[in-house]
Amino acid sequence: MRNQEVARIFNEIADILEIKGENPFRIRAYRRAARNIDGLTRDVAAMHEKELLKIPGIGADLAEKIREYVTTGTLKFYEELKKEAPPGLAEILSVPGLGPRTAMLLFEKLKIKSIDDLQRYAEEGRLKGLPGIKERTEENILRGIAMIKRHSGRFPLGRVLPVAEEIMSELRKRSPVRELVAAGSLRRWKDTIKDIDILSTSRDPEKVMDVFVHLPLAREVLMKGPTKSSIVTGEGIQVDLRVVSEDSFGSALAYFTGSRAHNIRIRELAVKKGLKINEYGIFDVRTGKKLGGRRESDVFKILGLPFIPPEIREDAGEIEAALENALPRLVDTGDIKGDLHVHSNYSDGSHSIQELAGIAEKKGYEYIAVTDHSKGLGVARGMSIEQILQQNKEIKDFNRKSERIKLLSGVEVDIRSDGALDYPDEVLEKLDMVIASIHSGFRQSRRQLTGRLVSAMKNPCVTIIAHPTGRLIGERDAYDIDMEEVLKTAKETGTVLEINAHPLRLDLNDIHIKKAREMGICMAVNTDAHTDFQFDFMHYGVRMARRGWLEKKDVLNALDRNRLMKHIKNKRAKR
Ligand code: DGT
Ligand code: CA
Ligand code: ZN
Repeated sequence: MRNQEVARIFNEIADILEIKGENPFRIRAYRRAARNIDGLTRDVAAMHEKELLKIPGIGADLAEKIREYVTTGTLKFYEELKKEAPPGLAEILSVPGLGPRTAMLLFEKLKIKSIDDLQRYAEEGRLKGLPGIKERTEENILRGIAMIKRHSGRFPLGRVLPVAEEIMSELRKRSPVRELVAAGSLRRWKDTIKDIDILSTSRDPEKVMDVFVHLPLAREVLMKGPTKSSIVTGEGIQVDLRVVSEDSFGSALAYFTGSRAHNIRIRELAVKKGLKINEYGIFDVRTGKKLGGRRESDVFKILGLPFIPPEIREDAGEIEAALENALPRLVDTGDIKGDLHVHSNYSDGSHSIQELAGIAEKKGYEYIAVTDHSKGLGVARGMSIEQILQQNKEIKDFNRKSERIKLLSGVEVDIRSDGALDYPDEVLEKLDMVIASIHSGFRQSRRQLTGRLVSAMKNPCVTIIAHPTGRLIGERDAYDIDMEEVLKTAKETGTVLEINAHPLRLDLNDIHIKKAREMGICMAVNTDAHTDFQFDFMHYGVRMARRGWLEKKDVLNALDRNRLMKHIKNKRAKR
């Protein structure tokens, strides 16, 4: 899959154009194209010109550039442009909040070419005094660098999963594998992944190893053995592949799925029963006899436990729950009846209302809520009051004619920096679904930020708080809020919290979801889709919900439409 490469190059082109002070429209076009390519589930290298042109933001010129790059391996325009950029630009720009112009300045004035250079200068307070750099900027830069160093070595799930899928599909095509499963944190759907652990069985393990280390995406081979090899991909992700014997596959799968903490508890239980469990099987300690190991379920059965889904194997109470036969019946993608946070071309989405309805119908949904940005969000082409009323009317007209799918008219209303909402209640009341969220002022104090969320939740018109912590995995930490207070207010006011399914958000995270569930707070799993393929992000969100132990009854958009509307009314009735 070449999508991430192409997206990275387009982003870098945009950075360099920005340094050169080129036309902002052109710069934005490259960024938009990069974003949309990055999120594609299909490989751009396998797409014809016609298909490329269907990607939002890709015109003839960019389609041609994509073709050039994927067929020749380089892009002339980019190679030329790079000569005008300072060295280390991409590295410097990976520091959150640091733009291309500043990067250029840092290079020209101080010869800063790497993050280490930058950190030294910032720590010594030597950036201050450069045009546009204040004490605050210096602090932000240091905070950004600390974050990068903390995250280093872990990748967002959304970047790793497509790589793992591609590797497995290649192995299936080209080598004699029988079983083939990604274990480890990937099988548990953790939001960040250190490395990919693939497990397989085969008649000819050596052949499998050979194909694996010669995959085109293997940039480096760390180790090659008869049944275990490790490679590093172009993205820098390490992949371990093991071939195990058929009669140990189940116990190996349980072992390598982890988590480590979960495994330790399982082994303790085994010891108490006079058993030994390892990656080779389950054994009677006294006789040494092998009791099982072919199937993963053997492990649980022999211990007298129900099957524990991989998503909750974190030693976070699942063993205790299993012992009492009180495991949750986790929500499933099939339980989801609609998406309550999607954007149309009234703001920064790609599709018309009609088109959105068509996509939703194809997904088999009963309803979706169209929730475009409010006017405060200039960058996202937020709607004026006239526009949203117009959209509300268009949606109501649509529903009158539509049998199968119903649209909820809605808004993603911006919570301003003083906590006020961007539209007056008289407007919000006219809409079916109001979701509120923070898009600015991330650096405010904990008290201010918490206060903004709390006052939004206290508004009876607000049904959902979207992406409650604002994090972007690997790019921006969650803003500083008092989560206890937020959860308490959600409970008291009957406000729903979103599990934003965008793979770079996954916000709320698993730990907060679990806490919210324990408090009896309702949650909604939404994609925040801006274009058609992003509707598929739903499964990421559902997996996070499962990691937070959610059942169908905990999820707002697992309700049918009548119950959903009742839920919204209940909170509004409190005014
Ligand atoms: P990460 O950090 O995203 O790669 O997370 P995991 O869980 O994939 O961790 P990893 O790749 O180090 O190991 C994969 C699984 O193998 C892990 O979840 C449990 C199992 N495992 C590996 N080493 C040990 C160990 O020393 N003790 C136990 N009990 N389990 C281990
Ligand atoms: Ca791993
Ligand atoms: Zn949104």
